[in-house]
Amino acid sequence: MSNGLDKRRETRAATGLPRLADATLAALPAQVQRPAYDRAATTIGIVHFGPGAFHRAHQAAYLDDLLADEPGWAICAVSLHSAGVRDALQPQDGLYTLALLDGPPRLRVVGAIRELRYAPQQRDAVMARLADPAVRLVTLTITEKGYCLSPDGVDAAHPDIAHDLATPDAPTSAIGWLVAGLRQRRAAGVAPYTMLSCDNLADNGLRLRRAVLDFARRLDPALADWIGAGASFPRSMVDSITPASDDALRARVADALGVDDAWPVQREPYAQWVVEDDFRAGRPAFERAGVVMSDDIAGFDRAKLRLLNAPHSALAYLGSLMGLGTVAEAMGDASLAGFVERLMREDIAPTLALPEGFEPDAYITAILERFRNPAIAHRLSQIAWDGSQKLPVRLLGTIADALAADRSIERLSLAVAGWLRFVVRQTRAGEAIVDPMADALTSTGRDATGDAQRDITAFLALDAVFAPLSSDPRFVAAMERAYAALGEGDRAAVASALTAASGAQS
Ligand code: CS2
Repeated sequence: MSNGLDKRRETRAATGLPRLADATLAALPAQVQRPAYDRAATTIGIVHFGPGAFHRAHQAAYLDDLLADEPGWAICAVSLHSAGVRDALQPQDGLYTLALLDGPPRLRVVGAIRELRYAPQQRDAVMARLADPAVRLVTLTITEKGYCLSPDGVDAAHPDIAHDLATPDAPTSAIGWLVAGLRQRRAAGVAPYTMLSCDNLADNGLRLRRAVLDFARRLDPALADWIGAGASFPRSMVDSITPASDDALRARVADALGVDDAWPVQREPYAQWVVEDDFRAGRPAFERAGVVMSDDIAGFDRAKLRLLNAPHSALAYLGSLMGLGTVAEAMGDASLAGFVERLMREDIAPTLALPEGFEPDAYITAILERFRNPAIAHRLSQIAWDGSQKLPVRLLGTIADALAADRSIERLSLAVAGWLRFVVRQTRAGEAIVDPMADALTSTGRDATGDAQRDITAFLALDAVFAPLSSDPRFVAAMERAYAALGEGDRAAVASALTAASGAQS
């Protein structure tokens, strides 16, 4: 983020405005919503790992709505990989602006983050918070790759995990930090905290539990038993479209607030948070802020990943190949919009086991409307990141279910082939692939010849993504057809593949 930060510094120097902070809150224009509570009277009850834009736009805003009634649940936000958020928000006392994008943006200043830490530089402070009995909840948005899972448990060969297992008192990974904090609590006779994953992953709580318990067991089986017996890992489903912050947002916020905010965030007005009600160490009254508490959230997270995120990824890859820049632009292309709608209604929804009362048609219509929101410039390149982590949970599960039900997978395969074509194009153009599997993807992309059978064999050998589907000849054949249909991946070839696929029989 260093470039972005440098830019923000320039903006600040240029505006000459005072900085957003507790001291400038009272002077904000009356229409700007701000914390409806005395911030100084709040105390830290939550440690959050990964205070990126999504956390600040989503979870922290929900907590901001609760702190007036429940001042004990303010957030200590811990970054693991970059000092950017801490350096931007510390001088602002943790305050930042959230813009809700729908027509004229509505601005609100969020105050739920009371403390910011950059773990590599502030180890003792982070450890003290994790050990603090007043902290009863640790939440995470560390993205799919932060869980470091292998098929049997935690991936002990992952460099961060290997490091943390060797030096458990000096962790670098989120999993290492969680377990280090739990060790301290056990030694001090303090009950474990609840660990709540807010990442966009099916069964996110189960994955977190698996990673934490396996990591702990490798250090000390008795510690793992203590955690397993006393801690809970509720699952959650999170939803709100949150485009990355940009200079336009910073300028708009400076204009409207009359103060300089180094790192505002933006999202659509719509937000949903469904949380499994399994908190053994107490919890805020989330439902008062509109969080849906549920005993069974599995259906919700699957529906969201498959009906929102899968088409998002399809738009990202196929739209990028067509030279389009944002989701709304992609939805403005009739062939792409038509393809994605059929994908959702005819391929994905029929394979989904939906939660009681869940209305797929209305849900899909609402998602398509959200994708079209003209007030949001959500860059396709942002969604295209981390395809190796996203596609299995977004698209490949649907393909497996469709194959089991003997349904067509032509359109679904076209979306996956779009990713592979995108990788080939990026590689050939010398552009970086942002993905934890970037090395393998880049070398496979570089060696691609355009021959569908050859290239698909090479890509499908990436077991971490495609196993076990890659051993199904129906999938291999559909992928070869889809990849061939995309031709060289230029606009005309993609458009004709989309039109042909939209007409295909389900
Ligand atoms: C997007 C998601 O970047 C992406 O991969 O699909 O971040 C999406 O905007 C959110 O999940 C919406 O809740």
